[in-house]
Amino acid sequence: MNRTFSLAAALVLVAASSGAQVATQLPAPPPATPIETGTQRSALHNFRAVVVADGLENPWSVAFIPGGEILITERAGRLRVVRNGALVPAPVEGLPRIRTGGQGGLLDVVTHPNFATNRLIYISYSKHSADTLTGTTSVIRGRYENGRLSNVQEIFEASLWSPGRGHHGSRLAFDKAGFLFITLGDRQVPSEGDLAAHPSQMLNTHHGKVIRLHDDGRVPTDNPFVAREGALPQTWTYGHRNVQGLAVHPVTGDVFITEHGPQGGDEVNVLQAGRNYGWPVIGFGVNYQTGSAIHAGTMRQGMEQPIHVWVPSIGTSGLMFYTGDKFPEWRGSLFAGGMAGQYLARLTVGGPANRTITESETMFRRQGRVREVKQGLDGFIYLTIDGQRGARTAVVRLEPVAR
Ligand SMILES: [Ca+2]
Repeated sequence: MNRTFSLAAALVLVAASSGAQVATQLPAPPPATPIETGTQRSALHNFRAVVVADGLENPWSVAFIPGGEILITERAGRLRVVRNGALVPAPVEGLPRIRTGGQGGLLDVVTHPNFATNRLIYISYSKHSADTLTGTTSVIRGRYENGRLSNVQEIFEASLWSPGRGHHGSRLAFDKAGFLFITLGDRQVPSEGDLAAHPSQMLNTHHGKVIRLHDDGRVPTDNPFVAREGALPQTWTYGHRNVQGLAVHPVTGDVFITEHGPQGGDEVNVLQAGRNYGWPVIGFGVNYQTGSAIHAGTMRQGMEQPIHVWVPSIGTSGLMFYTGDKFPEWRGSLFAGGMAGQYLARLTVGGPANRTITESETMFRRQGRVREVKQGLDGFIYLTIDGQRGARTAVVRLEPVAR
């Protein structure tokens, strides 16, 4: 990844210093994996994939505006809009400067629960330090109206400063009570030595935390660590690795997350205030390449167990409970994107408290890395497909096909 980036940067420098003729010799990005446009089958519904927008650079997330517009974040730092069914060529203006490269850039976008009256959207992104040597995860909100973003203000800046460009976390969601949840990553701090001293286990940093705030960034007085000396008060849960899936159960209101494990051990967790989810002390993964052990074990007193584990990892990103009317048999199902796995997982959630995964299947296989899955206001399911090595990719919509 790093080598690819320095090569790309070098080519751009050559192009910039030698004029347009050299720039035209830049290698074309590799083609994206083709999207299957015929009928695709799954256990409960058949469906087809319709391309909504294409030619995108690492589309990360989508948000749906009443009236039919679709906002798309491109990780390279552009906020795009689909209007009247077509991708508008010019990006939406008004974003702050964004620290791109690696896994960083422009990341999640969601609308406020009262968007219809306040026009507020929320965006997570990686942000430069003043000297641009380090970066962190930041959340802004602004008014989106008439294709423009205005009144942009930062409502959260994580204490995750690092020269690295990995593990930003960055999913956003509002729960049923209107609190904003923000997921964060561990910024790839190595999991070695004293595992219990890893920053994901420390309450004085935002590494590996899930955050809970009021919609304007204020800290709720009932957050679990507000009264603990030395603890950061925004923290809701801790002991996470890199959380890139976040969804609220439509009935119970429970907050579900998915997080990337290392090699092996992607997890689904149900969040409970103040609890420790174990990374890197417990888990199911092993070190990349060597396959050597990371964790002290898979269980420990005082640390929560995931409700589902993927071994091998699927590279889980994006999480959604389906509640629409277009796929009646999928109502209540939990959908998770798989990037390395290149598929969409559908999990059935049941048990006495709706905190058990009782069944799972995979679909939309081998059509690219599924970065995000979200339900549109129209009840269809939208996926963003992540490209590798510069491949330009699509946002697609899944529509039912009668059996
Ligand atoms: Ca865990």
